[in-house]
Amino acid sequence: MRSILITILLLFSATANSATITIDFESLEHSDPYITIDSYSEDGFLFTVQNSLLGVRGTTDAWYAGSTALYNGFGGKETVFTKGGEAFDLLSIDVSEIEIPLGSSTVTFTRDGGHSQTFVTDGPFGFETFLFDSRFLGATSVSWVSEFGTPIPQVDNIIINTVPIPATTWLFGSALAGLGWIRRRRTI
Ligand SMILES: [Ca+2]
Ligand SMILES: [Ca+2]
Repeated sequence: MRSILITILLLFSATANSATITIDFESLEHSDPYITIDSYSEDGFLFTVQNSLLGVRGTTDAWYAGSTALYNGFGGKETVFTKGGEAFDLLSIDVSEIEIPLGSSTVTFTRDGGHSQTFVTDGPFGFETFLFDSRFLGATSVSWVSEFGTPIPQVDNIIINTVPIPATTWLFGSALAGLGWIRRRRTI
């Protein structure tokens, strides 16, 4: 019974420490067709693109997809975001097609220069939500690059847990939960 109590306390403290944020780019909202910027920061995260510029469509533009979003207009150029080297869990992102050619955007996200995940949008103009796999937990830097020749992707609503739950906490919790289960079985 005591181990079950410890497990519950551990899980509770892990939940209490987690902080989920949504990077929504709304501070960039404007009504020009588009603007370009060197970099962008929100909630402590800095977005940069090497040897290029970031773009933001205005609310009156044909490629405004209903919410202010960020794009990098040059296929093959890498956009990077970090939180000053701190670890974070990247959970999901909204992606919409933009510009020509019409069709699906292909965009590849890479974590710390290692594990990658490629998303292909559905084609019709408008946002879709894509989920990152568990290898994007505990990242310190994530970049994305769009495939040249496919529509430029614009990204929005990046959902991040800024206080990663250490894998050891989960393992310890699972082990204690298992112990509790064995003990319960013995007392039957
Ligand atoms: Ca937005
Ligand atoms: Ca779409």
